[in-house]
Amino acid sequence: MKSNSAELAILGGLPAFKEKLHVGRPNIGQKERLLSRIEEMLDRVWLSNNGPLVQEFEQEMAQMLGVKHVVAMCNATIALEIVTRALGMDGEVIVPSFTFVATAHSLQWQGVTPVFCDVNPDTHLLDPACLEKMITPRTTGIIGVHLWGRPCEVEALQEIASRHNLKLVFDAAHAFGCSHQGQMIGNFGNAEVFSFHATKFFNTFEGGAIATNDDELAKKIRLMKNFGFAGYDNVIYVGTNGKMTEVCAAMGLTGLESLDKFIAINRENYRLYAEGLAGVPGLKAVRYNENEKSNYQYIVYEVDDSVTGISRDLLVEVLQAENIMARRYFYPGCHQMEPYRSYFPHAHLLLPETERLATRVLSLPNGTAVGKAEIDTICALIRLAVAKGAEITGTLGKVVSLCAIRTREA
Ligand code: T4K
Repeated sequence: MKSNSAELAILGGLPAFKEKLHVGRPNIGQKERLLSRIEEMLDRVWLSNNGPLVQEFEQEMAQMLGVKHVVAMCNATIALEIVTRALGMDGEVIVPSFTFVATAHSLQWQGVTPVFCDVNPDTHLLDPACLEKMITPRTTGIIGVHLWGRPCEVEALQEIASRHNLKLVFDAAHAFGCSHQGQMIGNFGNAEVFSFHATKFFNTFEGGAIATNDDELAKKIRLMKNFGFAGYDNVIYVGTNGKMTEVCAAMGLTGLESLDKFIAINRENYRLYAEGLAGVPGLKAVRYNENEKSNYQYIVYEVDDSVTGISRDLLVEVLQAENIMARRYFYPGCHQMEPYRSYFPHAHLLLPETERLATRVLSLPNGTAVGKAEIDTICALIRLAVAKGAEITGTLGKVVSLCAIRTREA
């Protein structure tokens, strides 16, 4: 364990880890089960287009979530595009800016304007009071994001949506396996969208799913994800290709068998981080409700540099130099990314909490790739970086100034 700042890799010491530790290293599940499913698939010579593995995967998920329909998709971004189109969302749709950019892009890609709404600083989730103020005659819907797997204020958002006759979709990319008031995420709003990207705690390589209790909507989504085909040679909607392949479903079915194990590991890691970072001044953890089901996949801390003496950005650099690939999810907020930054140059004025959070959040490695030994080391390094925060900031500040002078002189 390093005990003084001179040993930090960023100041010339050796990195604490030889291999990079990632925030979202994929969880694989039982390899033999996956390979035997793939072998059967190859023997069947059925690789895509609503094959038996996709059907089985959809049924398993519907049962697990207690929802009428689950439609497997190629990824969550296309799923968001399809569901918002199937619901007739156009004009303006209100979304948080504090999310992965795909939430906004899924709308913009279709010529629908994402209107960015601020979040509650305590929950990082859409603030219903702000949201109500953003509604205009052009608003047709809301996309709430269950960020970090923590459920939105579902009832408040539903009440606003119903009162203004708006569609309500949840981007549940982070919330597979989570519940809200005892009911699984997947059952709320008009529909909810999961991501099974490789970096999610449960993955299908690439993939996603739409869950809904609306029969008509499910039917429409199934048509739209298959070019609008309602049988051979009969196209009845504009559609796209949103299908999940069989090999992805094989991964999904295999992952479902280990889902409880993945969650138990995440939960234990979350506990170890909480223990290891308890009492570090200026660090605040994103916490999960122990009375609900959570997947604990994101280990997120807010860094208050007025207390730590080291900025979030510098702390990320310190950790990355040690091969701890901490991330700034979701810096800088969608409104600061193109094309939104150019379209809405003043959006930040209405997004003070998003702006503040984007400079403070820090995501740390989780999943089956890390355990007690790694987490103890990560926590010790963070403790050291915070204890010597002002000193590290001063030293690196001098190095940066020196480099700037040398660059100018060169
Ligand atoms: N809505 C929300 C709220 C989302 O968070 C996302 C996706 C979506 C919608 C859209 O879902 P999809 O259309 O993707 O299904 C990653 C993922 O690409 C993205 O799916 C995810 N959210 C987002 C939070 O994270 P990056 O740019 O951070 O990924 P990248 O390539 O830097 O990888 C992250 C870490 O994982 C790296 O440190 C390396 C490691 N890694 C990655 C891959 C792909 C591995 O170890 N193995 C791998 O195979 O976006």
